[in-house]
Amino acid sequence: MKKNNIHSDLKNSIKNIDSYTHVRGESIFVDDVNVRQGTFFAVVFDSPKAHGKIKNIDYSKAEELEGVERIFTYKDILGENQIGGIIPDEPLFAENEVHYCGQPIALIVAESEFIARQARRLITIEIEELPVITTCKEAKEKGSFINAPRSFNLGNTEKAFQNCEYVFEGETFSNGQEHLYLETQGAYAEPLENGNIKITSSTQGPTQVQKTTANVLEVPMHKIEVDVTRLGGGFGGKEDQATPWAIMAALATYHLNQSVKLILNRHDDLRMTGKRHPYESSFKIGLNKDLKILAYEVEFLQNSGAAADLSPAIAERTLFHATNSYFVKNVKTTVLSCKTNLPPNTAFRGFGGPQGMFVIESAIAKVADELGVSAHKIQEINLLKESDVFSYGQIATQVEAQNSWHSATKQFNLKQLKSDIEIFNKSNDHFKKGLALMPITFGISFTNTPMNHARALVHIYQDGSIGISTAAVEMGQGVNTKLLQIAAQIFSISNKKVKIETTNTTRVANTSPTAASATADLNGKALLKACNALLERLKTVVSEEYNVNKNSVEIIGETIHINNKKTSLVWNELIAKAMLKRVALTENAHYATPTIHFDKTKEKGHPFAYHVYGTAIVTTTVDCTRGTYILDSVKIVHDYGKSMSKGIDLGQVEGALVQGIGWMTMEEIAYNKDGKLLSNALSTYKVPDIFSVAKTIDVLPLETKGNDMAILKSKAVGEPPLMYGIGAYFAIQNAIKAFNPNYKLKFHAPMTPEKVLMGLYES
Ligand code: MTE
Ligand code: LUZ
Ligand code: MOS
Repeated sequence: MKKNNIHSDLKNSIKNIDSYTHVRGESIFVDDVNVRQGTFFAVVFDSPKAHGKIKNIDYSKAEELEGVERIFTYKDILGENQIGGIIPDEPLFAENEVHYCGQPIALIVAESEFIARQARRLITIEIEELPVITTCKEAKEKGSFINAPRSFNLGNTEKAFQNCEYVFEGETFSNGQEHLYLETQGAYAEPLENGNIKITSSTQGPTQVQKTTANVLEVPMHKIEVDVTRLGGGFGGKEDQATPWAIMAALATYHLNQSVKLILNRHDDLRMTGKRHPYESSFKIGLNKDLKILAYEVEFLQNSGAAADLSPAIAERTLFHATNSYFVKNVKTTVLSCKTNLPPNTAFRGFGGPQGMFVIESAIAKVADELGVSAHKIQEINLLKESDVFSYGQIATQVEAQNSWHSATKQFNLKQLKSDIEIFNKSNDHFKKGLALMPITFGISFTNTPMNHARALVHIYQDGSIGISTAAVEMGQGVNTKLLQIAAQIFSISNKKVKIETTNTTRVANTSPTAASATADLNGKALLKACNALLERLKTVVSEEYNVNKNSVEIIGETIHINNKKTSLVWNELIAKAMLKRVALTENAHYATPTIHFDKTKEKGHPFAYHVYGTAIVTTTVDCTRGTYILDSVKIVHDYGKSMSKGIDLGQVEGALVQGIGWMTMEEIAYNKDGKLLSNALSTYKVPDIFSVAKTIDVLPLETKGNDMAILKSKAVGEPPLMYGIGAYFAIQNAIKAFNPNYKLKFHAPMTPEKVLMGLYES
């Protein structure tokens, strides 16, 4: 087993190129950017109420405070007071009504952040309160929705249920999740000449920031330059929701002709920004006597918050992943995006997929519990096979669902694990162990087909060093390292010769956000194209110089080879020669994922370039006196394709897994009925720490051919492994059952120690 363990290859695997500056504290984030003399600092004044009419706001005391420059409101907006990306339903600043606690109303700009914060306390506001909706059920009852419902259908569930031996129904709840990126939201705007503005933003979507800022300021996009060095984490929270802060800074810069910095502190960030969507769902599942799932119906209620943000796209992905790794012949899934008085919820690693998968895993667990069989028996029987069809019409190819499952159960010896647990549980009264399997199938591509494109701009400088610009935003996931590897590999030159530039809208324009796990695929493929074009050009230089066929030329280790024979010509000299010959050493390339399409009027198509598969086995020990638990082990067989950066990819699997476990077991977002965030600090919102990480995490790569749609056959890895964490939820409940046979399974995540304790002693 150890032999093909990914860990054994790590020594030879490239390290994240940011690791040195990160460890030394030298990496530049927005708050580290050198600011100009005279820069102003801004703080957002936000709604203290979740819903109401603004009757009066008194800014006078705040404005009088020494050091306060100006307070901006919607009245200072020259263009549209509108930031909604998919649906125009979200003002930058509230006008006459507020729709959630934390909704921005004004921007206080002062000589220091301290003064701006002092000023914020001096603002008084009168709000005539209106009824507050915080849950999906209330929203549904009142008909409060973001948009029309969506439904994916396959076969005929109604008919199929009649032929089922077993039919069960149930309800589930999965809670939101705070992104908790280490770097809070923020932006720095500076005036350039002629009314141009440069924004340094902590955003996953530089073009979105540019476009929306231009719209709010009513200036053409070319007047706004957005630059991103890297993010201290995004996790989806900066796909859409980095935009308002950048616009606010730019708006103030526009009016004051001075640089403005706006960085949210942690409290403001937690209160003002949206999170993963909570879902309330109801399912009906039908099986034949062989435990084959014949029919599955589910209604997902998505708690979208007060505005659409990315909710419609996230709802869509919930439908795409509603049957996870299983083939079900008759499916009817519906999602309703419910408008509530919470901050607009947003993208979070998995993007609605995890919420969809949690429900079918709950349904299977319920069937298992009712019939007294183990859930993994039902899971295994229903795994997706080659040429099965997804409810959205895509035919599954290069399917690794069964492969990863059997590989995991065999290599990690599921039989042994189970019998060890049985023996442990027989001989221990106060501690019980539980186990669960979690297969995953995750589609790679933006579900919105037009977003699947990227560009790369490559300069070879005359000394042979290279600078690369793409649309990719580095946020810890290692995409810059992968891009560097691609260029170094194509030219066969040292990594040291390659630099990845900041992500900047003037160098690479009209970009999709860094999201959907597809960044290395999209930008890497564009980069590959640009590098290959340059390489061809350089080979032509050699062929002309030596009068040989271009195809006989190769660069190996910075040395030019002709007909497999080393020459004395090296990379730097070749570049110098190319310069003399006036050859273009710059290339720009565009990549758009081929073959994908989707027809929303039929809800059918082929939206994904490919799927990522894998299977996790999770074991846990529950302390039956206290209700606390530890995760003993998570054992994963993961489909990396052919990983190009093994260390980085392992880090992505481990990080996503732990984030998934956090969502399922301990992270508990709480709003009171007035829509106020109660879990508004790390004292009341528990995220996984080193003690709550599984004692052992083993990740074995699944040996496959890889997929040509993936960059260098190295599959996207950012989001899929998060969903392994769902296994922890069910493993814990299996341990509870071992202690308390009367325990009725619950489908209300997270499975906190409080809930475990109640479950251990329920009758
Ligand atoms: N890893 C780190 N360290 N930090 C992050 O913010 N975001 C995740 C994932 N891994 C994230 C991360 C999310 S939500 C996505 S979509 C992908 O990285 C995006 O990057 P990729 O497309 O390069 O995988
Ligand atoms: N963002 C998006 C995403 O706009 N579309 C997607 O399909 C998606 N998927 C995952 C994460 N972010
Ligand atoms: Mo990730 S949720 O696609 O930013």
